[in-house]
Amino acid sequence: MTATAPAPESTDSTPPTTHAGILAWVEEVAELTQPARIHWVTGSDEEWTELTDALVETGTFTRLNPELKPNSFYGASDPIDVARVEDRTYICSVDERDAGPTNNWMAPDEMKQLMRGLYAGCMRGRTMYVIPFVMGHLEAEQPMFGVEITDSAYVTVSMRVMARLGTNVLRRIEELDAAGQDVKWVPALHSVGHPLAEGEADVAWPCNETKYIVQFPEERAIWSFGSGYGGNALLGKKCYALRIASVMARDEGWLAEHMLILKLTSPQGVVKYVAAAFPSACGKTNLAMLKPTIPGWKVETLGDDIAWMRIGPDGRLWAVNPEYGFFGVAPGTNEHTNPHAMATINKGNSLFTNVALTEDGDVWWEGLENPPARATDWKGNPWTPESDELSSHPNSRYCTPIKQCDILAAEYDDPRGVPIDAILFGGRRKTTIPLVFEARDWTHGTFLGATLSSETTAAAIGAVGVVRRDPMAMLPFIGYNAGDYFSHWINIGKDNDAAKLPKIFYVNWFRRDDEGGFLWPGFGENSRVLKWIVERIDGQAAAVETPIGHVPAEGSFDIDGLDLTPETLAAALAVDVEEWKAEVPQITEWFEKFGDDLPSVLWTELDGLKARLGL
Ligand code: SAT
Ligand code: MN
Repeated sequence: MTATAPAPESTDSTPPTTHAGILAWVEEVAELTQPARIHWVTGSDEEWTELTDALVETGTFTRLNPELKPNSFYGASDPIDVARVEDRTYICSVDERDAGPTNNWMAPDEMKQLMRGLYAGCMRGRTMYVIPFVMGHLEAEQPMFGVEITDSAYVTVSMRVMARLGTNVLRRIEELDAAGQDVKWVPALHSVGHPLAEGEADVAWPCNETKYIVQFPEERAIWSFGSGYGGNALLGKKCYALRIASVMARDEGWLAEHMLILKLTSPQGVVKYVAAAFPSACGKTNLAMLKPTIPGWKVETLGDDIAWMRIGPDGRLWAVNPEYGFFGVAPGTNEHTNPHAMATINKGNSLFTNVALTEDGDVWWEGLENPPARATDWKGNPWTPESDELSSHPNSRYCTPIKQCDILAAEYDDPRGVPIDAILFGGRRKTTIPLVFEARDWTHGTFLGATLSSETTAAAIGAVGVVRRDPMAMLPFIGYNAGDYFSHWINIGKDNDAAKLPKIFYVNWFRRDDEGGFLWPGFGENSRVLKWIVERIDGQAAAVETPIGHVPAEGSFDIDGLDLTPETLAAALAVDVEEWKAEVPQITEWFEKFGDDLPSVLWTELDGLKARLGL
């Protein structure tokens, strides 16, 4: 904890590129932030070793026992820097209207002036890392480039897990540039905001009490200050692949969504691709890697957090995962809830943040099997199973390469992606929302997505367990006016052949009985829900029409071999008209927020729901 900021040996002041635009931007940022040195990130194994060694030296990382987790590291953040900071996140569009009622806004010039003040000299005593990266495939028809500048070695190694980056990317940018193509790349500036004076010792987790996570949608630029945490600092992820990409998608007619992607194969060998949107920390990773409990069904993973979806030449909606790793919530992950995630992280090459460190150099968290007799908790205090405090922060994370996933679908490497058959929306709701139901059509599905609600989780700073509307699970990630975003969804349905678009479903694994117990066992048993969904798509499973959509008909939903009474299943699937009537004023209030920017067809959908409920 006493060494100065890590400076990898390969640090070289000669820029390894001739790309004028990138060079000019790097120079401009260096001028403003005054780093001690500049390191152009190559993405090599040697560089990873130098950086992780240096992070061990500064006390940011503890190397885990190589026999248990080879080439893996443990780190604990400053307790003020554990999650996304939604109240410090801004969409700085030129026109305030374009940020809409769900985002924080400030005029771009005003924000830049304010942040230039924060950035001035903010990298003093530190290394400035320049990370050329690409979200999605380097061989994509239009590779989605970015360059992140950061003064954090922790962010640099985390980015190497989460995105394709380094020299190859730089070479491809130069190649396309030399071929006369107008190569676009997103400049993404990040600083932990903790400069070091001459001789000043570094801390294990440098950050700043003042935090700003800012997107400039027209410029396609990102400025982030003060936090080292995942979604605030790994700028390829939420800032680029969702906030900025959603703006690009609106302009170009595609979708950038907070969705997992999975491949499902039936016992007869029929393949379906499913995308599913749940809010942060609501089980996307577990569903993406689901181990089916029903015989003969197989799930393979393509992504656990973000899907970019474009209409293909065949009129279908094709999805790619722009990421290269998983940044999953650790607590609750275990051999039962997600055996494939466990296998993935146990292969090593992983980073763990804010979990507990055991005496044998392994990590542990709440919900994991075999609690250690003693450990160090995420705040650095001694911990035993008798302790009153949690060993791990509820939003503690593992960061692990997607290529290590033992059920990664081969199509992951295909730049064209996969054609999506079904889109699932889901949230965490104790009441009201049935286990599964099907939208009547694309517009109704958009209505379901636009009114999606969920109890808040620890993935963002703030109260946990409060029901809020989280449209398409994108509330913190829509980079423009959410009313326009709904119109964009409606238009995707109008401008394309509806028969070729995915069918839309709504799911809720979290419904409770009167005693507060879960009505549905979830996890691997969710394969039964997926089975009903694909049988619906293929016209094999029966459904009953209800005021809210199509719910499984009696006998159409497979509970064979499951310890669940038909009554409990019926309770999980029930549409309670009184509960839904109570939902209507909340949806009305939510829609009113958007004024004239709400597409009128959503009011029409709400009117239809009211009429069917007898209101
Ligand atoms: O930290 S992230 O924003 O990437 C994770 C999440 O909240 O979804
Ligand atoms: Mn997420």
